[in-house]
Amino acid sequence: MLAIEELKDGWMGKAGAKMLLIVKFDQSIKGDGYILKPQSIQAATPVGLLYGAFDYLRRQKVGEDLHVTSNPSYQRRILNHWDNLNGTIERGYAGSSIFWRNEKQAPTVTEADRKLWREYARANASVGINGAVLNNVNASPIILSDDYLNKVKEVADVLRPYGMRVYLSVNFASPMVLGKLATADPLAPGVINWWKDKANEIYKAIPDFGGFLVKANSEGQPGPQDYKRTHVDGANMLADVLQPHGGIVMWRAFVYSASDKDRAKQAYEEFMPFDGRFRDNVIIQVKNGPIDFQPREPFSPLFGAMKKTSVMPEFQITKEYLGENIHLVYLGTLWEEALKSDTYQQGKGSTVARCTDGSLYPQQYTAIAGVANIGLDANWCGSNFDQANWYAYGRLAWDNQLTATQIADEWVKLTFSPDQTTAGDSKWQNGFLKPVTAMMMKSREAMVNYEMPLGLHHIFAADRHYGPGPWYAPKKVRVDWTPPYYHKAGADGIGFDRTSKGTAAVNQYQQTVADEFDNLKTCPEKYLLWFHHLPWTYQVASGRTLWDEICYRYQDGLQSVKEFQKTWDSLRPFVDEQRFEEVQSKLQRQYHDAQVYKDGCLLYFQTFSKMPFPPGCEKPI
Ligand code: GCW
Repeated sequence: MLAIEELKDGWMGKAGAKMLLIVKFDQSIKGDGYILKPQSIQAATPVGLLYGAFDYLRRQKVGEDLHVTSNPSYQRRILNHWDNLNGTIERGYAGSSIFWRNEKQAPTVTEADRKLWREYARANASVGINGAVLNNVNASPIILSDDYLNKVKEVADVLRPYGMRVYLSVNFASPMVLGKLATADPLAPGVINWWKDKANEIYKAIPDFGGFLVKANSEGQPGPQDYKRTHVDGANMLADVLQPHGGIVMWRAFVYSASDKDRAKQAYEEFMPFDGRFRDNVIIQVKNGPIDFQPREPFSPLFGAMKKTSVMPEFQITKEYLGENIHLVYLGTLWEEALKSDTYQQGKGSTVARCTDGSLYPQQYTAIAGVANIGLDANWCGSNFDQANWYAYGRLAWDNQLTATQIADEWVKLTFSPDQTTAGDSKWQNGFLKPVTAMMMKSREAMVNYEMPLGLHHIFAADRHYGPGPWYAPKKVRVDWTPPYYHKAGADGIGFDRTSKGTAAVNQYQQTVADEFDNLKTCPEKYLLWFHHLPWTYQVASGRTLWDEICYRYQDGLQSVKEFQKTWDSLRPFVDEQRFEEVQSKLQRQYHDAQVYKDGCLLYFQTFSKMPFPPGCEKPI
């Protein structure tokens, strides 16, 4: 039964309050959207009612208008769990997997699992997330074995009442590993039949199964290119197999080879020639930036460029490169920046949001994915403030026009205000809400500054990706996995020349954007060293030399964290002891880490610039 059963009398706040719940189509409703009025919720589907109810509660609590029509921006609003079947999570910082654990025999399901999955599904439904990929994109073929599919069915049964479908990441070599076939060639009849049988088996158990997510020929994963076939051959074969069941294939564009070719160009070069050749139920899943979830990247040039292919954005909620769950970094601002980036592909206003949500290009399916930050930790995300990122992702997936400010404001009210009166109380608003949202809104820029300012990227420590490592370049390591390949610091300056005179990566963007990035005068300063290699003495907008500006930015980032600490310390009267101390201790660690970043990077870059630290930039300690 749908969790709609929770909508009984009295649930909407006041005991005995009556609400009218109407399931009836209206022209203004799209998909699982809804119409709210103070005494009624109308939707075209039962799950639309559930979303409406959650929105009603949210609006009640934050004090927003109860007259509204709300429709989802994307049909499929999905979490990608990078959970391994042994219970570990790739880039997970909130404990072990909520789905899998290290089991020698067939995986088991307990009542405690079901309870947890129910709470998980309910939390997702409260922000409109309606799908979950249950396993890592670096997929084990074992996920498609009978034992594991039984468990997937159990998860699906618990998630279904909350409007959530399950999806699986599949390993392209599964027919060989599980089916003992001699090949996984997507054009081989035996391989196609193997996938057909597998799909039939899955849909028999899970009729609303969402589909497959595939990382193929990327970072050592198998794929169609192993058989001299293309992404189109691989994706379309799986799409044809899923099509009769209504399933989709999310095929990732995160591809790059072990070469010194500009990595930022590779996905575009590999996928653009195939535009228009993918089936309607294939969606190309594109990371927001052309490299890899860095603290800041320009948008991927594939957005808007693929005009005859469905494209979906992939965000990373888990903070792989942004201080794990230790640093306080609110990602609403990063995603807002990405979604609102203007590709100009259909003229001004062709934002990444509009290029992917069906407004500009016809797409049979629209979707968005966020790499989950969820684990078994009691607070789900490993830190209080990381819950804001799960929340913000869901809210933006539902409405890609929302602002990060509004979402932060909502989240703080819902999370910290003890009751409805407090949320509207000016003492609480001025004393707590304002300083906390201000801190959240500044947090990502602070991190960009103390980690990799002015368009610098990929200068983190190897393996764990936590802490600075701009110097890391052992001979035996692939060059595109070493930071000097990206920052290119030398006696002559710093930055990656991707202009038309350099690798010409700028030319992958629409002309207006390409010109803007190409020209030093118009290139936004936040992307300066992403696109340009400049002398240390180059004068930036502030009038400082590039070297001084880099020093200043690192210092500024560090200083911001000091301010966050002061702000948080002053908020003790408003927060319970446990949350207060948890945040406080994480901020202490963040300050320490920011110092290490600043000192490490500046001392290293100084070996090239040979310039002194400017006034205002504290000498490294
Ligand atoms: O950024 C890299 C991560 C890998 C990840 C990969 C991907 C799942 O370091 O851990 O693998 O991206 O997105 O496939």
